[in-house]
Amino acid sequence: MVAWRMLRAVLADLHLGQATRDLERFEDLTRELCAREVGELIFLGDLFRTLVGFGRFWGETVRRGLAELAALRQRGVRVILVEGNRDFFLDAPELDPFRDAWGPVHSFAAGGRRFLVEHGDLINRHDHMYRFWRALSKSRPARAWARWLPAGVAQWIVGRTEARLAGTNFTYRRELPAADLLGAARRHFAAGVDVVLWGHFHRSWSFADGGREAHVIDGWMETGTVAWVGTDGSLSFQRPGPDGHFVDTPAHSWYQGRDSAVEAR
Ligand SMILES: [Mn+2]
Repeated sequence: MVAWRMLRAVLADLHLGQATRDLERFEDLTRELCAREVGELIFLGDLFRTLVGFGRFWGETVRRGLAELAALRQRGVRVILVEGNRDFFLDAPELDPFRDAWGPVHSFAAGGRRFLVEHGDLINRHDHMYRFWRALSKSRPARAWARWLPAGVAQWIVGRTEARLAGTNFTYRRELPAADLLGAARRHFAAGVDVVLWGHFHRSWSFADGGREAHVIDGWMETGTVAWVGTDGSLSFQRPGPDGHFVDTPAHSWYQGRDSAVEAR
């Protein structure tokens, strides 16, 4: 059932477990989200350093992070997991207590505007090595294999996976594939989408065409950025200031294709 009043928060690339004290930062954030009475929390992929749907892959950080999601849901917040390149088999029943919906893409309407959110790791069409790895690692045989792996082997493979990914799509992330992003945005606009939100690239990028807009949301792990979508379809971005408090930034004040950390100084 859709609530008559629904504030949404969208977060990209938290990579929990990668930076020191990131879990504590995340717990602070969930308190803030609850205080603002957020109705739906959308993770735009790569919530953890790695998340595999099967419990034997879960270390301490993943268990604690997932417990936060369960607590949010008990308070009535809908939790949506959009699949990122670090997410595997999010449909596994073991994740049922921790998310309301999942998938490679999530869409919703707010204030008469149609929103589409997807991670964005498939936008760079020239990243063949990554695309091959993605197809292989998320295939049915990989799933069957992962399902029955002993825990120690499973954790080891997760570590190896990161090392492999570092050689493929991570190198492509240094430069935003602006032409591919524009093409993807225009395809979504042509299909009737008003607002497209991506993550994955860990830096902000925006494009507007008439009333339609597409944004890459920078990584929460680096900037703490939260994208808010109001019931009226309004979109705004917030970054915590040096004191940890949020600073509002209207969408169209965003610069294009530059490193957010440098620009912020
Ligand atoms: Mn990613």
